[in-house]
Amino acid sequence: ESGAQIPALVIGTGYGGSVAALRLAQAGVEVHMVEMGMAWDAADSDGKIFANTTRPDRRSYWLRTRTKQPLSNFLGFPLDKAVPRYTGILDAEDFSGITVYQGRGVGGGSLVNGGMAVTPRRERLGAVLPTVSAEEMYGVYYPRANAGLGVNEIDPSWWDSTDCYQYARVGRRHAERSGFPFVLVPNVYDFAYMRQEEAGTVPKSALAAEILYGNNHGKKSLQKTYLARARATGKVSISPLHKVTSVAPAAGGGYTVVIEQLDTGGVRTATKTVTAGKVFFAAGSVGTSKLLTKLRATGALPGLNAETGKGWGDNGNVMCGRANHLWDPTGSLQSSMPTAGIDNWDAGGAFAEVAPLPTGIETFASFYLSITNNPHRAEFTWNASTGAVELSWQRSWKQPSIEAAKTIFDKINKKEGTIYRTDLFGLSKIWGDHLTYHPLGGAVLGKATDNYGRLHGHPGLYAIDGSLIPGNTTVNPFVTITALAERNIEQIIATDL
Ligand code: FAE
Repeated sequence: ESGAQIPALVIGTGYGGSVAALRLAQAGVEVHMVEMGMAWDAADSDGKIFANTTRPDRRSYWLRTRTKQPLSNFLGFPLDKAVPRYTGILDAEDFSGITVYQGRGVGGGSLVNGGMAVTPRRERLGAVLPTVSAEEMYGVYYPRANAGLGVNEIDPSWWDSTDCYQYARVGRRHAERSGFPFVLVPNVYDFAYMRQEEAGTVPKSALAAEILYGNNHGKKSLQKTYLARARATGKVSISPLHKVTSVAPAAGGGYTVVIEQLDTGGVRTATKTVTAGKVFFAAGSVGTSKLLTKLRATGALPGLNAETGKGWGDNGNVMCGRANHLWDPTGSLQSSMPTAGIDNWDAGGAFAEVAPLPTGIETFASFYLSITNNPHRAEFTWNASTGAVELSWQRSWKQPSIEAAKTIFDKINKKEGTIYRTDLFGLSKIWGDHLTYHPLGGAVLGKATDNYGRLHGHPGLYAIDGSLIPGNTTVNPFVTITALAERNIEQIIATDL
């Protein structure tokens, strides 16, 4: 409530925020978390909390009147449709050169993501987090993060035989015939539950195409892991549908935090001002960067340094589909949880996730989300005349990502005698190069912050989310975001409390 004094305020309830809240609470600190999205803890009129990927409704998008599906077309037909404007779960946030997809709600990106829980290869950490000790990360913090997230591995013999991963086995066959290393990757979806789905003994989620707009069963989102443990301490409270708009030094010490309460139409219904001893920016790479860029430019936090808003990357995301021969069906039943990837990072700068296309019909299509070694880094800037934060990313900057992905798929197409799909992202368009699922950077570790996420110039302010990571993780990012948060909060608790 307005006027409250809060020892530790956490902005956002994604990976970084959830780690911070749990560890602070375990150290005896009262924590309040502020989340702009909804709680996602109550069923809607259809008896379900989350909407199905194949049937988007008002729950699906953050304050849009039309869906903006990552795969916009199929066999020449546009897929998007009108939906009521609502504080839905997936934000397709448009900047001039890129659309950044993000989760909105208690649990952040863990609500909407594919659950792929990938630890980068150790020899690549130097490029990902150059100022962090690999020994510490692989000895302590990656194992801690994997345990805290509930990461599990799929039984390879089941993967080899189940109908729902036929599409992934086609991906393996094609990768291996072209000589590419193929890896099974862990996930936070409970594979024991998925096997019960297959047996028909529990309600279906992954096998009912639930992914982009939330999973009703089976997925261990942060609501079920870190946040459940944080709440169980009795020291963590959460305000959903509350958005932080300002943080500034308070006269008597600490920080004045301004928070707007929203209704489900996105309209502000109240403005609250609280005082916090410490503030953790965990609003995600884009959310944290937008706040810090604005607060620095408008003079609310004048001590932030010139690195604020810089070093932003898209993790090199680019999508594509391939058209398979009739003798290579990918299956009408596809688990929505990806489990495998093609690792051509060292030779070609690409790690391609074999992604599901859970349409319920045979498509003869293979679909991939590639993570590539894209060198471009963008910057957030404050536009005083529009009162908005802008991002300098250019659409043409995806070209190195396309080239990297082609090192895999041109070769596979040649070997298999197949072609790219041209119907998935609009007419005659091969590459999904307009988006990212993996925003990273904007408050880079050791640049905008010290080596543990302390923001320069304002003691008691921290960045503790994907904004710390300088633009690329070589694989899917949330395990690294979680492990880095575990590392940083341990140091902060030991020295700053
Ligand atoms: P994040 O989880 O985005 O949490 C930030 C939270 O802060 C959100 O809940 C926001 O609503 C909230 N927020 C923002 N601004 C404010 C404000 N001003 N006031 C209050 N609250 C605010 O941040 N990663 C993987 O590793 N594996 C995958 O399989 C995978 N699949 C993905 C699929 C999709 C469709 C998407 C969108 C992402 C995927 N990701 C995946 C990326 C992953 O979800 C993302 O890197 C993390 O969620 C980022 O974690 P953060 O803690 O940085």
